[in-house]
Amino acid sequence: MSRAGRNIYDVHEVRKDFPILHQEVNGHPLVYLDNGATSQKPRSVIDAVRHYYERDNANVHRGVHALSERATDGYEGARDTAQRFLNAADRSEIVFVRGTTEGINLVAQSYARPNLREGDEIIISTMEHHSNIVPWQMVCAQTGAELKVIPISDEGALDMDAYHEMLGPKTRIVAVMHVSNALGTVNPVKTIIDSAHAVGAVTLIDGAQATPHLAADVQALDADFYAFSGHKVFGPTGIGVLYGKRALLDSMEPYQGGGEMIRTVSFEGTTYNDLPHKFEAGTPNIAGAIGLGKALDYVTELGIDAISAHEHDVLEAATASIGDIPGVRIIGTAEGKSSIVSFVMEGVHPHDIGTVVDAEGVAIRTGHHCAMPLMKRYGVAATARASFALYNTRDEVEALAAAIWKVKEVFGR
Ligand code: 7TS
Repeated sequence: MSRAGRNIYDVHEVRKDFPILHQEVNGHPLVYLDNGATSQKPRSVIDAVRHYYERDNANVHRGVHALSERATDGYEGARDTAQRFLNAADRSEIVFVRGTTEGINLVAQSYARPNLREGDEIIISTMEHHSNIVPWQMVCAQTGAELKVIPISDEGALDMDAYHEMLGPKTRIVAVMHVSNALGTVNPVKTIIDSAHAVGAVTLIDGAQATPHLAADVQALDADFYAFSGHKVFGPTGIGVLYGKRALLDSMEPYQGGGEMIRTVSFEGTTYNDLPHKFEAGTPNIAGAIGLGKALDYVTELGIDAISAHEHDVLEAATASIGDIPGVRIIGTAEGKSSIVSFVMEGVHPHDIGTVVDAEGVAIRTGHHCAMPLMKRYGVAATARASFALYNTRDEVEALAAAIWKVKEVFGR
């Protein structure tokens, strides 16, 4: 695939790279709008994983034989790709993990747990995914630290005044999402980080919903930690990245022990391996990392700015056609939001919306989106959510809108 020199974003060409999109579901062309949950994979990713298992499969960092060297080159090459993708200063700052969830848990257990004391404070926000809530609650229970929660406006924007009031000498960690999975809000993470640093706090950004849609430059942001999942950015499941500043990672003890993460082991004591291997105990997801590298290359080749512009167009169309349907209320209308439309419909449970639109070939997510405190904030148990990716079209938006009209018909609303 070579797109060099292409300056017009041709979504129909892009779609050709994704084999799964070309099928019928329930007698209709598939309209896949559940990208917030997981994204589809381009052929280059699928081919790289298959090639790895057909030609190169071996364990990494251990063998002197040819296959092991190839596997190691592929795995470590993917680390270089991830470093470039995030613009990290050093490849040793890229730790491969299972996904965002594991990345956050690693920071919670290896950084926060040993460093926090009773009376210290951790700041998160109302809109966080459970994976950026529960690990901090666990740390609070383990250390006596206290969780503070930034409120949000009705539109779904963080209350930055409240945030600034919360910050103080007790603030040790600020952990917020870059883009909300349930609202689409793009948070002002640069300001959040700068203000946290001004009081000496360490920051973690949950980039799970950001990396498929907008630039994530950890040096420009000055993020201390940044986590994302491969499967949401067109790579395989079971692989993700935790970026951490070298000095911080160096200061931390691993929270998992085993092979790969050690330099020497004796029954008298063990010494740990260098970064990033210190945090990668056991045989890693080698094929996953290689696939992730290809996925990040794919995004880079298309160009994140071109992707953002295309998605903005699709989002505007969706906001207009869904918002116009009587009885539909969009939840999450913050300015500058990203590719997500969450909505509720008068008198119809979101699960029923999901079921009826599925019969029309349209895949959306319904439920609490692992953000129960956020649902509570809006006084709803669940929403229906369409989440767009780089391969979605305005025609698909129209198919979604038509399917929602069908829901009204079915439920006589
Ligand atoms: N953070 C955010 C903002 C997310 O959206 C998700 C997954 C996670 C963390 C966890 O990622 P994982 O790869 O470690 O599971 N969000 C969703 C979603 O919105 N629907 O399904 C999963």
